[in-house]
Parts: sequence; structure tokens; C-alpha cells
Amino acid sequence: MKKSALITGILGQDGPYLAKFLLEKDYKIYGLLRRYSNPSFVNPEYLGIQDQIEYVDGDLTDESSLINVIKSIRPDEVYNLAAQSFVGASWQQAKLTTEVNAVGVLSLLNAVKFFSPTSKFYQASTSEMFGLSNSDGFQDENTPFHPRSPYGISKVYAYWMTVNFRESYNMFTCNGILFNHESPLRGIQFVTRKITDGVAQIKLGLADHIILGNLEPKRDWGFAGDYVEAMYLMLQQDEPDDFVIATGETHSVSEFVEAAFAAVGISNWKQYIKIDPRYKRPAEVPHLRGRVDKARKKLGWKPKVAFEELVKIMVEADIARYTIKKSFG
Ligand code: NAP
Ligand code: G4F
Repeated sequence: MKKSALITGILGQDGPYLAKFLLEKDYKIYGLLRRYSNPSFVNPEYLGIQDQIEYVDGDLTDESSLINVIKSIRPDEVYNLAAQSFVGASWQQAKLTTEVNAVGVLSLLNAVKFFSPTSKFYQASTSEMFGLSNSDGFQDENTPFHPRSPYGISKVYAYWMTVNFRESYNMFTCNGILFNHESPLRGIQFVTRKITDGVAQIKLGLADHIILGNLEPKRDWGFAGDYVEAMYLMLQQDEPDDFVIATGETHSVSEFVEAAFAAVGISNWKQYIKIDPRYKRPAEVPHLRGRVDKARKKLGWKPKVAFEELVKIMVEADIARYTIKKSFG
């Protein structure tokens, strides 16, 4: 019998990478689809897996749709990747962010508990939960949470609800506390993709600057393709648990900009950058760097793609996109 997995957030960045990874392990993949009038399948198409996913209708804010989905497919594994995931928007849409990222997770956990209690459950938790907590320069599974945005706060609720279902109902529920991970499928609003898209345009003569909010924050950036393997590994353990997934390296936004320009042979990058306070956040997370010892030891996981390589992959993918666009007129 094939194993089956339900992936929420199937059209985002991580969903298609996870689906591809699981398809290679011969899983049957169900993807939760919430947009009907104009869904965008570009990400699964980019990875060449679009026709191998069975889409099922549902929205994290609509509990009955989640019940229907869980009841009808009873998947072996549920990967909850759906979220209002853009930190910057979470101040403007704090209630929506809470409804999707916090209450939505409770609804999904309840649907699993009542209609498929043996399904293993993965929750997409985040380093944003650590926020200001950074006592020795690293964050790990024992670091206290100090979220700095409505997004971070919503994810702390979902984290504890996932732990609580494990402790209260003996369910196999895990939190992956993932640090920033990027790829050519990253949404264009996120700083890495905004930079690589801008560098590609500048290189091709389509733009002459990139507008950013703040060059100082530091992030632990890895490759999404590596991180989805860790999600899978968490659900294959004998016991459910929570794991930090990161590279252990940190770089500032300006270092990312520098590396992206270097990838196209431009060294005088400062002349192409403008700063606009509109993109600055009311409360910033200044420094993220994960300590990934637990995942290395227990999951045997480690990142494969290094920082410079990741930046280069993203810049080259954006150049290729614009080159194809140009050649089709
Ligand atoms: P993403 O690209 O923003 O994808 C999120 C997906 O969630 C989108 O496909 C979106 O659907 C879907 N979604 C939003 N609201 C929904 C709702 N009400 N019901 C059902 N689906 C909904 O995010 P990602 O980068 O792949 O991240 C995946 C998960 O990991 C998220 O939960 C994120 O918060 C978390 N995370 C990400 C990172 C990172 O660095 N990428 C790090 C830590 C944790 P549409 O396509 O229809 O808009
Ligand atoms: O790329 P970002 O928007 O990602 P952020 O806020 O770190 O969140 C991402 O990673 C989290 C994991 O830690 C996920 F949970 C979350 O879902 C998401 O995937 O911003 C990165 C940094 C921030 O410090 C931001 O203030 O870049 C800074 N930044 C500076 N100028 C900018 C800009 N961010 C964006 N999006 N746009 C700017 O112009």
C-alpha cells in the first residue's frame, strides 16, 4: 500500500518541494487548495509535479472543509504548511494572521483527532517565535520565545497547541522550528527573492535599483529543498518531538545583497540600493542563528546547500525567468 500525505500550503514555496520529495518516495499526495477563481500552479509546475498532485478543497479558516478532507482521505501524514506567512503583512492583517496561523491549526488538529487520530502531524513552526531571544548568539529547542510580530505570536499559539495535542491525546504531532529557507520558488515579497529578482533585472538592464527597508537584520538562510527532508524525517521517528532546523550560519541583509550582486559580477552594489522606511517593520527580529545539534543527532539531518550557492541558484533562476520572458516577446 502506498503511503499518503496531505499537504496544506501546496501552492506556496515549501509545499511543492515537499510534494516532490514525497513523490520520489512513492507517496500519494493530496494538496489542500483554497483559491478557486484564479489559482496559481506555477510552483508545482516549476518542479514538474503539477499532474501528480490530487487537489482537495479546503481552507484553514473553514473547519468543516478540514473535517471533510481529513474524513475522506485519512492520510498517513499531515503536513500543515499553510499560513499567512509574510511577517511584514501581519501587522496590517493581525486578525486574519491569527485566524489562519493559530485558530486554523487548532481546527486542523481537531479534525485529525476526531476523524483520523493515527495520522502523524507536522506543524510548520518558525524561528520568528524566538524573536528577541538570543542569549548566546544561537537559538535552539530550549530558547524561550519572545515573538516580535502578530505572525510570530500566532505561530507560538500553534506551536503549543501542537505540543498539547501530543501531551493530552497521545497523538503523533511534531513541530519543525525552521529558520529562514529560500529557493527560486520563494514569494517575491520576501527579502531574498526581492533582491535576486532585482539583481536579475539590473543585470539585464530592466531596472536600475532595488528598494529595501533595512540592511542590518541577520538571518540564518538555508535552501528549502534541504529543509523539507527534515519535515519528513521528523514524522518517521519512533516518538514525536520538536526540532530546530537551520544552517548554523547567519548573514545580514546587506551580505545577501552583496552576494547576489557578486553572482553577476557586480562589486559596487551600494549604488543600486535605495532605503525606504515603508519596508521597515514596527518591531524587528535583529538576529537569527539556529543551533541544529538535536536534528543532526536524532534525525541525521544536515543542510547541503551553502549560503553563496543558494544566492547564486536564486539569481540564476531569476535571470532565466526574465530571459525566457524576453525571448517570447
Ligand atoms: P508560502 O510560500 O507563503 O505558502 C503558504 C501557503 O499557505 C500558500 O500556498 C497559501 O495559499 C496557503 N494559505 C494561506 N492561507 C491559507 C488558508 N486560509 N487556508 C489554506 N491555505 C492557506 O510559505 P512557505 O515559505 O512555503 O512556508 C510554509 C510554512 O512554513 C508556512 O506555515 C510558514 O509560516 C512556515 N515557515 C516558513 C519559513 C520560511 O523561511 N519559508 C520558515 C519557518 C516557517 P495560496 O497559494 O492560495 O495563497
Ligand atoms: O524575507 P523576510 O520578509 O522574512 P522574515 O521576516 O525573516 O520571515 C520569513 O522567515 C521566517 C522564519 O524566520 C518565516 F517564519 C516567515 O514565514 C518568513 O518565511 O525578511 C527578512 C529580513 C527582515 O529582518 C526584514 O525586516 O529582511 C528585512 N528586510 C529589509 N528590507 C526586508 C526588506 N524584508 C522584506 N520582505 N522586504 C524588504 O524590503
